[in-house]
Amino acid sequence: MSIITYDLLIRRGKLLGLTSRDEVVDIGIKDGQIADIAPKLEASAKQELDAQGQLVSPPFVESHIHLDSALTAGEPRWNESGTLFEGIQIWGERKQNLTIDDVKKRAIATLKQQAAQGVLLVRTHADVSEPQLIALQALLEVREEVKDWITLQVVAFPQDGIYSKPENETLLEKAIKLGADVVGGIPHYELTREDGVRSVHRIFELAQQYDCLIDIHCDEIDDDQSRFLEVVAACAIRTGLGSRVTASHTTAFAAYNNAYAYKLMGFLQQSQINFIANPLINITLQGRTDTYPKRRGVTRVKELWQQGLNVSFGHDCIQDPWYSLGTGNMLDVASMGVHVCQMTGRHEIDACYEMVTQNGAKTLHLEDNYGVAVGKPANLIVLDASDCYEAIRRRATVRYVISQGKLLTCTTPQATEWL
Ligand code: 17E
Ligand code: FE2
Repeated sequence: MSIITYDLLIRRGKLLGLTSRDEVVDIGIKDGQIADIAPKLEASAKQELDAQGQLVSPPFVESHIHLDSALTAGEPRWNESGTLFEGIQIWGERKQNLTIDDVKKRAIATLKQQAAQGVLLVRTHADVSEPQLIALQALLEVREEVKDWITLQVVAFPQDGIYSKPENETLLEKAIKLGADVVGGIPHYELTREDGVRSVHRIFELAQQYDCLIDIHCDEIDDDQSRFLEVVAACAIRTGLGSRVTASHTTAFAAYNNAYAYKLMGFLQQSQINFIANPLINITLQGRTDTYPKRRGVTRVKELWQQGLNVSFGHDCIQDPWYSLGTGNMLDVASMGVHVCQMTGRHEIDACYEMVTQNGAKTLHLEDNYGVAVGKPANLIVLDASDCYEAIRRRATVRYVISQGKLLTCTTPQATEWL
């Protein structure tokens, strides 16, 4: 029997779910795929890495980010009120000066920051309420240029609403025809409640006509009367689009009375739609009109998860008019989720890790090619942590990022010397 030669062999990795420090495996990678996983592989390899018993995980999934506005904080001015609406105004000014080159440079710089920290699947929104569709065209070019190391999905997102200006509906459809993967919307920001309802129906029509996924910024406000989530759920039930549909933010869900929330939860279960919360942004943008007690403004993550619905966490922003911080580290996002959603139970912390990994892959409809298992594409990361609880607690360094079978980045954890 000839001895196999792998392209890359990871020795002594601890897979998610294994509990004992001693339960380690070797992972053999060949032709971009995970070829073998076994306690000890008798094989040679062109390159070998020692995971030293540390956590080997599927890559992080960034299920919600706006790459078109990333790295523009302060341009042309800072968001002093900290509200969603001042953010939309500032971005409205900044987007007058967009060029393809400007968007591409910032998007690629952001993707590099993310990938170096283990993010290999990304869903970005592209603002399509801008007459030249520069953000969208730039992000479609980026999707192509980065495809050898990161998978990018682009949402056609009408930031200013579909019906606020006569041309916006046409721009949205044009964006889909140009190749957006996902159709988005913003019903709570349409001029009237009726327009908001109509916008949701239009989004479903477009998704069916062009065979797109759906990801709607939905009820991103503290207003307990903002109830577009029920419209999204109803459309998902009636069309049967179910898990092809995502409701992002849904912060008003945190403000609904419990009687309504209880009824709604049943409909949501029937709909099987996905949810994305953005803990860093929701905790800072929402609650701004409250005095005290001040709401947290994060959707009912724990309850949705307890009901078996698919919830993921996104970053939403990295240094933009809505949020001036952010580094692309999904462990920051998971950690904030643990805190603001009060998911501090042992299994709840693990669940928050799943919200930045496999649940995101499910939302993006990429779960078939996701996971550390034989036959899957070799996308995986090695963390400086023994398990996902430690990874979140210490915001552990991602030591190695392997993308499509190749070692993409290598980072040395910080070390302190006592003198
Ligand atoms: N646009 C929006 O409507 N909501 C957000 N959270 C961001 C942009 C970041
Ligand atoms: Fe967003």
